[in-house]
Order: sequence, then structure tokens, then C-alpha cells
Amino acid sequence: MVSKMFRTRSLAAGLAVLALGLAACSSGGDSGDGETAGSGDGGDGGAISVGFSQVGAESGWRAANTKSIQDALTEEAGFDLSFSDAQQKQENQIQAIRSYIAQGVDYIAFSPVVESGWDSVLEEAKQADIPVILTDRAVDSEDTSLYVTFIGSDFVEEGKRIGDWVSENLGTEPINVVELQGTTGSAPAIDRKTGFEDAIEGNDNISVIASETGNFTRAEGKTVMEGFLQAYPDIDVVYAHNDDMGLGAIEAIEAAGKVPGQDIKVVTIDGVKDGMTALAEGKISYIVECNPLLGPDLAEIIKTLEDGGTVEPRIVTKDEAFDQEGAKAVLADRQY
Ligand code: GZL
Repeated sequence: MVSKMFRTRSLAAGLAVLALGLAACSSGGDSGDGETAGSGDGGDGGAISVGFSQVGAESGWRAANTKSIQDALTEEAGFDLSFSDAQQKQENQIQAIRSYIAQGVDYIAFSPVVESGWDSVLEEAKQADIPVILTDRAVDSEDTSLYVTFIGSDFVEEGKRIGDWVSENLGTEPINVVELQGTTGSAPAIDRKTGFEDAIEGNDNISVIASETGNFTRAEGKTVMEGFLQAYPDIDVVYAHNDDMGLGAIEAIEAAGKVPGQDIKVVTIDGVKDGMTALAEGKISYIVECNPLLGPDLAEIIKTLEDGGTVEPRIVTKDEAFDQEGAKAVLADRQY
């Protein structure tokens, strides 16, 4: 158990803005001054106990993210990880965080399924002097002292990159777009929608004729797309907030006797293996990556804090973007 004084010092220091020198989307690296992270012995010679509440197992991205966390926070690396799957329910995450507080873990980390409704339980963690790290998704709490840092992609930028590509490559003539949104109320769904809208705003050729949530799952993406196809005979483009919903949409498009990538273009975000394979095959036309491999960076953040070091309050992971040729070039080497 880390001492109360030590935690307070490292937590207060953790809010100062000094680079940790995290190389985005990569494991390892040092703090930039050649020193490696601390001994990571939990301050008392034992392992660093971490309670992690995961959103669920809704997509290929989530599976890769979970594997990255579990592969990095191992006993050999000096951690004692308690991991829970909330099945995409906020009440399950709140319950898990309360159980970690009751256990007296050294750190809590979680990916908030939605942006709102966290202030109370995060205040309880603060009162228990347990530092909280946000991974992947953000919360909308006004009080940024409720967590030490948020490490994850810039979802607005991801949506903007998709919108820019659609505008430049498809929006040279009138097109009808349908949008498959991620989980309602989640940071990626809200921000990816905003970024896309910002990017296409000046292009009068682009009409978003329908937008509904597919909850980031392949099955729900397929069901919503089936409805779109029945309601709108002249769909030109599907913008899916993640690969899995895009792949579900492709199943619906093919079942309707249309050719994805020809009759209807599909653009998505994530860059998981199945999505990149569909892109290489031409069924998807463009993917903006959202790197799920946050485990090594989370481990490094915790070890740095444990060692009395400091981390940035916001750490943005880098994302690439791929067209068909780009996907063919990297597919064999993808880690997820
Ligand atoms: C994004 C992540 C999203 C992915 C989906 O960082 O929260 O959740 O884009 C996943 O595939 O379900």
C-alpha cells in the first residue's frame, strides 16, 4: 500500500505539467532524461495494486485494448492487476470502482463507457487518496483534480480526418451519407460526430440523411444499416464510428444485393485487423486508426507516479490513416 503522504505528493506533483516523454502508441521509452521509471514496488516492496474497469468486450478494438492492458500490467512487471468487464454498463463500472476503493488499491484506471455521471465515485476515490487514470475515453467532469491524466486518441480529429477524406474524394458530386454512431453519450461517439460535421460543413454536396447509434457492435451496426437500406434507396456513403459497425453494415449491404466499395462506400475508424482486411479488399474505402495499445503507456504512467515523477494531464495517442494501398502495405505486420 502506498503511504498516504506519498500518494498526495505524487498526485499533487502529477497535476503539474511536465512531460513524461511518453512515446504515443508505443511501449517502453523513458522519461526523456535517460532515467527509467521507478522500482514500481508499491512503495513498500510489494507489487503495485491496480484496479482496472473496462468498458466491455463490444468490439475488436476493445479486445485488443484489454489484451494490451493485461499484457503490460503483469506480476513480472511489478503489478497486481484486478480487472473487470462492465458489459458496457456504467453502473457496473461504478460498482467496480467502489470495490477497488474498498480494497484499498494503489491506483484505479478505467475507460468510461459514457462521459457523464462520474463525479461522485471519482470524489470517493479522491477522498480515499487513490489516484485515478483515464484510458481511452474521457469524462466530462469539471473538476480535473478527480483524475491524474487522460491517455487516449483525439476523437474529434479522427472524425475530422474522415470528413476531410469524404469531402475531398467523394464530395465532388452530390452524395447521401448515413452515419452509424458509437455508444450514445460516449466520448468517441460525441466527438467523432462533431469532427465529421466540422469537416464537411462547407461542402454543400454532402447530405447526412440519417444518423443512429449502432453501439459500436457489428450486430447492431448491421441491424441499423438494414433499416437505412429499407428507408433510403439512394445511399452513397456509410460513415461508421468504428470498424465493427462498418463490417456489420457491409453484411447488410451485400445481403441487399449491393456491392460495398462500389455501390456504397464505407469509411470507418479503428484500424483493427478485420477492418484493415476489408479495406485491403476494397469493401471499406478509408480507415482512420484509433490505437488500442495503451497498456505499456499505462504501466509507464503508474511507475512514473509511483517513483514520484509527473505526467501530463492529457496524453494524446497518435493515429495513422489508411487507404486501400496503405492497408495492403501494413496488413501483415499489424499488432491487432
Ligand atoms: C475508441 C474506443 C471505441 C472504439 C470502438 O477509443 O473507445 O470503443 O472505436 C470501441 O471500437 O468499442
